[in-house]
Amino acid sequence: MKAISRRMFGKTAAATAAVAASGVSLPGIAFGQTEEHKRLPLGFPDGFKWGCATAAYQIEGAVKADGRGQTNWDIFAHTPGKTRNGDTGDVADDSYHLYKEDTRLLKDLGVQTYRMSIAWSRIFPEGRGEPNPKGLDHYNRVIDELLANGITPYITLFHWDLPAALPGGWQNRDTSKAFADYAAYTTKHLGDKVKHWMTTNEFVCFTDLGYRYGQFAPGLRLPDGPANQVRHHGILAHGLGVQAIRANTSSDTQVGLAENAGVYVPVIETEEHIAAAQKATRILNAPFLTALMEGKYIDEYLRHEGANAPKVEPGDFEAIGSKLDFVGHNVYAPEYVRASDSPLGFTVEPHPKSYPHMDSPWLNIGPECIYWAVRNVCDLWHPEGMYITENGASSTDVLTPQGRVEDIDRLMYLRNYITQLHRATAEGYPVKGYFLWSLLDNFEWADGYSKRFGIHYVDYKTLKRYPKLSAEWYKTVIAKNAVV
Ligand code: GBH
Repeated sequence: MKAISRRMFGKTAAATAAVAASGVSLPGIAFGQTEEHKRLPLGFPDGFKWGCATAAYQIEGAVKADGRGQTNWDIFAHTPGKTRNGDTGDVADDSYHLYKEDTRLLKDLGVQTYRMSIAWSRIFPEGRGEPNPKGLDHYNRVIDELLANGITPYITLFHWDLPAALPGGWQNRDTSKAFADYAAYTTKHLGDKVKHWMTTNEFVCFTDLGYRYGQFAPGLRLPDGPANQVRHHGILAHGLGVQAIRANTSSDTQVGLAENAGVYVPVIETEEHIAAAQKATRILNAPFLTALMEGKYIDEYLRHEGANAPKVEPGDFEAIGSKLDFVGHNVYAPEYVRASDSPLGFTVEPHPKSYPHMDSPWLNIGPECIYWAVRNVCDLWHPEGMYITENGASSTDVLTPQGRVEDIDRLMYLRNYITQLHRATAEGYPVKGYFLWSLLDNFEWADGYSKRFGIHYVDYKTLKRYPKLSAEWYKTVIAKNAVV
């Protein structure tokens, strides 16, 4: 067989022989030494965790089931003109009822882990006060099903679906305290089964996009001062949440978050540009990740905001700067940075119009940003561990009559990003796992169902799930613990 295929691929074989004859060798590769052409293996460390990620409002549907309270996103999505085609999460993938089927999809992929979120308003329909036991029952069933299938749940407590009954939403400091109470209650009751918790998902999305730019719920356009205060309440919720989880769980519990810090890639990998990218990472993420990692707002941010800087109360930064067991980083698109003589010493280059992107116009393709996401954060702040809590891509998937989706563009995206993640693990950065966004096509927020991020296609008429080519590929990656 081997000999036949060598002959069939005569050109490759000849090229290999030419290299061998010339005496050129690459580290780890000895051309011509054995019959089998040796490849550079892109293997991940033993015990590396592969997973998929989802979020409650994007997949669950069943918005009125079992006493769930209304959320900001229910209201926003039902407001004309706010989401594409007026789409809502009312039904979504109906994963609330189809969770066993979704667990089977996970099992079939062979993932070790699954990142999901809990809908706050299923546990506390009013955001605080009386808990709803049926909410907890539901998540107990979901978690039991995962555990029975050998899949470890990693749970996000807040992925943007805020109970609508909380007055003022994130404009109100009390919401941060309500979050901590919800986190305390939920982790106390589920903490014997779930050992990995993330407080919040992507500060900038539920603060700035919701309250400053109006693109996400609740759709407000506040001026800088109040909008900066909303940001502060977001990170305060995280901090109080970490304290609450620690106080209510055993010492084998791992606490982190899922953050989409801006990822700054040096335009050229030379010392000056690398330093510029690191500086940009620290300064441009000042309201969020930098504040958590350093337990303060850095001077550059305070100077920049001046009179609009957030009001901070005593004790806030003690909570916000709480030590984490891991930093989860959602990674999608790069920003390119070079050293310059600007006042801050760096310049973020705008993307040329020809820059390639996936189906979502914002999803610029830059595989190396996953490497720099890890490297910048680790070199700046040396966290105990990191996870890629999301990475994935939208494609114009078409289901063929044979029930197949040949999403070679998503596959290209994933293969290249994961190859760059391999570089980070090979260099010894403490990345412990990777969660692919997403297990399923789902409600893509303001884009509704018009953008598909799943490695399983969902026919929204029948709710039937179909594995795409990328699912078959990911299954192979997981089985080999290597890029294929
Ligand atoms: C993540 O957000 C979310 O955690 C997840 O829920 C989501 O489904 C997934 O990624 C895919 O989007 O339209 O130009 O104003 C990623 C960060 C922030 C990217 C909002 C898109 C809107 C850009 N997202 N952003 S634009």
